[in-house]
Amino acid sequence: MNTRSIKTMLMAASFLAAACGEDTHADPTAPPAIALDSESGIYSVKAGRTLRLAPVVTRAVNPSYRWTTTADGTELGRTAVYEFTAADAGQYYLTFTVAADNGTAAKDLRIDVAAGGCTAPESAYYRPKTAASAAACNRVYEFLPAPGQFVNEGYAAATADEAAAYAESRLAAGAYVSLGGFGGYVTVGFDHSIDNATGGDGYDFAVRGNAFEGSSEPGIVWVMQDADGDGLPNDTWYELKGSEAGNAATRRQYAVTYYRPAGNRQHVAWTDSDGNAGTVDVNNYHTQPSYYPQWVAAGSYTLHGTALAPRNEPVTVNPEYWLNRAYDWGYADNFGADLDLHLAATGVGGYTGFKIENAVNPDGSPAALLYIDFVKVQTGVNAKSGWMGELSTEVMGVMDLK
Ligand SMILES: [Ca+2]
Ligand SMILES: [Ca+2]
Ligand SMILES: [Ca+2]
Ligand SMILES: [Ca+2]
Repeated sequence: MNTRSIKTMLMAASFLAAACGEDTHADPTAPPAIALDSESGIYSVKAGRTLRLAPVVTRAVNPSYRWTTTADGTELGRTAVYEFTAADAGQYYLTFTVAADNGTAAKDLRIDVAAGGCTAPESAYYRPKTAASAAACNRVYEFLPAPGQFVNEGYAAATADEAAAYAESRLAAGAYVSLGGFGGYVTVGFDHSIDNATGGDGYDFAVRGNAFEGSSEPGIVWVMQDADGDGLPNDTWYELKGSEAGNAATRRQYAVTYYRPAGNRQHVAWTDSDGNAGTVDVNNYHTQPSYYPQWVAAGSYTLHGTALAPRNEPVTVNPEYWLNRAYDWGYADNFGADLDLHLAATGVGGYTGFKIENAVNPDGSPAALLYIDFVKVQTGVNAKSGWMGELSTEVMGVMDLK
């Protein structure tokens, strides 16, 4: 069985769990729900290094939290975020429980601890560049858009493997991959590790989008080291902070659940972790039967991440036209100060530069990564602009700038 098949099985299990627990949208009496940033519930970390576990809890009224060992219920902590560290290699099983006025929810986590964290250098699995290395990403590990007007358009993916293969072929051709509304993402890898270069202008890699002035659809960029050396993006994601990191209106741990429409050509309903509800709307420009990813088997799925405050607004009435305004820096598919800084290096416009030094831990402190192996781009705003539809980040390529 290849790794994508394993991933598919894990995702299917995750979606089934979501479907069982979260199909009661718009019901104010629905119990709390928990989403993990590892779809499978499996995490990897080296012995001696700290893994921050930060589940997304939705719909919980007056919640209290509890971390226990799965086997015997020994209490480990009572905070929403738990910092796990193990001195010894092995598999560890934890349970996270939320007790709230409107019910309880629990999730089991497995943490695979590899040997050698404190004694081996961080670069134990570093993959140096060679003369044959390519600057561009060479692999799409996962493509899971939120619903959107470009989803299922011109492609027919029946499985997560086929969706990833579609996105991989698009990026190889320099064509756009649209991530749909809030939370949709694509995860890519390279044939070598990307260094956190010091010196120069500090930029390490670049993400190409299709932004222009008045059309910014910001994508949050995340990076990961292959900490366990298994070649898979199953380790810890670190967000790259951008200009809105210190903005009080920026939301971390924001979650949106999308519900498959009952029939073709219907709007896609969503609810979010704040109790809001809305729709991703079908339009006459994109006539495919459904905007809900057809390879998602479950009747609903939840995407979570960091959300920026929308900056879109209508600027003319007749004809109606919307401006999707830019953010200063640090986001893909955004008309920011960091767009097209590296035209000479990339050879084509549309690339936004990113610095690995901007990688942060969940508490906002610097992650201080020496290199990375995987990049994830995720739509970072939940908004729509009238007839122009939902804001959706496009990715057309990711490349190492060195
Ligand atoms: Ca750097
Ligand atoms: Ca890994
Ligand atoms: Ca878009
Ligand atoms: Ca765009």
